[in-house]
Amino acid sequence: MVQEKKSKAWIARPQDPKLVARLSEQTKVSPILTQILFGRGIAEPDKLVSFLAPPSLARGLHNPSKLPGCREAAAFLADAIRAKKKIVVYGDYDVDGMTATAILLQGIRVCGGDAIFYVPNRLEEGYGLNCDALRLFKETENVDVVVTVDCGITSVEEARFAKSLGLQMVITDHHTPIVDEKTGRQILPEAVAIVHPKLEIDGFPPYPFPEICGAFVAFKLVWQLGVEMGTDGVKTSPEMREFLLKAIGYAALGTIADVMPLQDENRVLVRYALNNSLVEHLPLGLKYLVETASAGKPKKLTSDDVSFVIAPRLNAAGREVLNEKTLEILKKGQQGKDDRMTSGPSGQDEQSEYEKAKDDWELGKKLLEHPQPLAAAGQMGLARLGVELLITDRPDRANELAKYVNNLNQTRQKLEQRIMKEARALINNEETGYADDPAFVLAGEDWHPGVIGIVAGRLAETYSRPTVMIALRDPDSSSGSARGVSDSSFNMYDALDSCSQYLTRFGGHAGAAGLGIKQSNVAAFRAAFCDYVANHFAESDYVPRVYIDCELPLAALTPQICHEIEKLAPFGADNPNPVFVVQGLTLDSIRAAGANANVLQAKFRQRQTTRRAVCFNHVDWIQELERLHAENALAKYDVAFNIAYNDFMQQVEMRIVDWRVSRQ
Ligand SMILES: [Mn+2]
Repeated sequence: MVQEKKSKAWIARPQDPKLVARLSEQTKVSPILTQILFGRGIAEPDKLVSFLAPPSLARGLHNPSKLPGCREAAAFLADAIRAKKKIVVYGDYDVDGMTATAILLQGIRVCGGDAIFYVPNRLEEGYGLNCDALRLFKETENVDVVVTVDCGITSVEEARFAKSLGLQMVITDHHTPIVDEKTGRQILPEAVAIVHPKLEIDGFPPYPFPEICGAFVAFKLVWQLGVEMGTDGVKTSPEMREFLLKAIGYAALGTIADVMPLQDENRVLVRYALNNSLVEHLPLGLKYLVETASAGKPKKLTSDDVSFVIAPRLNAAGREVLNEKTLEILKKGQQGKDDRMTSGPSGQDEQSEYEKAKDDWELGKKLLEHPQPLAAAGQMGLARLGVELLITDRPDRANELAKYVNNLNQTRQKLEQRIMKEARALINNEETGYADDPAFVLAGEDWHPGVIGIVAGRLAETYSRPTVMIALRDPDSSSGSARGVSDSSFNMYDALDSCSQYLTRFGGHAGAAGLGIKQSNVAAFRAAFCDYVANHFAESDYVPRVYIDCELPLAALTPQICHEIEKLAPFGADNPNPVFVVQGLTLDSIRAAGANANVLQAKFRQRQTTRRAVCFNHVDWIQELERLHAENALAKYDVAFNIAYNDFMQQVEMRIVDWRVSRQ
């Protein structure tokens, strides 16, 4: 077996007890919050105070007129709306793309515009604008104007094609534009206007905080459109103001799902959304979705609820886990198993995978046939159900869609678990020899291209090795997903670039990328890729890190501290939930809890004080701690954890992030 648990490097954030004490006194902020913020580089009194009490929306959000291209786009759209032109909002199939679509579509409608929406099918059409869809808009829907959200900035060819059809284009996006290697200038698609936080326009100052998501860009455009359509050119109509307060909720979902840094106006946005928009104006579909997923009435949402409950479910629709082709593949996989089953153990679980998917797909088709805001295309996939879930105000439809999307997520999870199992079997099979490779290149015949990325990410983290997963479908071009190891300097894009002679296409970033490959080239690609990794990925790159905010005695873990820590929320990228450490703990008890015995429950002790501890995602630690505890009940441990207040148990608990046998 391949070694999985690597001990992580614990890295303490900067400390300066004297300075922190002075800051705390000056600002009246508790010493613990002051230490945490100081450790994260917020050391000036006014910044510290404003982080804990962010400014109002009016002062905290940058005016949309500062966003490059926003005024031009809004003026053009206002004219188009007044001229009764037909507008299509062209979105994307992930949460940011869906929420951006919901914002702009409804925003245009609030202004009295005639708008429909389109979300491409991930597996058939892929990311960004595509020419077939553009032609459909023109020929069957009489569309005049196409506005992209969360995509389009690199669609130079497609924009030219749209122009040749007589379509007017507005591009709104936040992805990195193409840069001309020689001149260093951005290569942009031809459009009436381009709205983009990183757009370089001569004489126009750069946007104050360029790290905003596609939905936030769409929000700014609607805000500016509201100003443009208003009577005095300054104020928006009361209907528009009402809508913008609701739209903040959508923009926050996109921000969290796209893992944007929760600083500056993103923090203002997400905080306001979680405290207000997503409470007072929670879209019906999301209310039902949270109810379905957590089997209860939704309480106030947290950023974790968005990341782990809402986003995966909406994304499941966008992954196109179900369609005719997927079913064919599942059926083939099923037949393969049936053949093997004649001599092997029965595969009851597998038996149901195809049948269940078939039923789900039949239902999906029925839902898609329901009268839609967009009749434009027969080829639009299930992602459009995600957008509809976000915007419908019909309770029956909202409920139906929420249940369906939840169901899709379960199908996605099942596929993922099966592929994970098969991938691990390949790794641990001595005949393959993969266990000794510095990176994994794995290929499977009935793997789903919409799910392999998630599995590759899990494997890369579990084994600390760059991982490429290939879904062998088409002998001439099978698609693959590649994931690097977080906290490492390894660059996946460069690695693929170095092996590009074996690929039919590739693209992406340092951490994640996609590729196309001929089946006959998989073995050669594996060799070349592993070679590259062996030469460019140092052993020290493999060590995952945990950043420690503060060390405490166990007795300091009180409900008051939990309350203090909540002031730092919402947590997410660039503003993680604080990690505390208590050293030299003994273990009073340890057990496996939960329906699948996969929840670690323990009680730790330091002198007379005991505290409950839990961990939800490390089954392996249960056995390891049980073994250590059985060997020596007095052994001491250092534990790194997030602090949480368990409402049900009415006590503080430690959510274990990492642990080690104490070195004291
Ligand atoms: Mn995005």
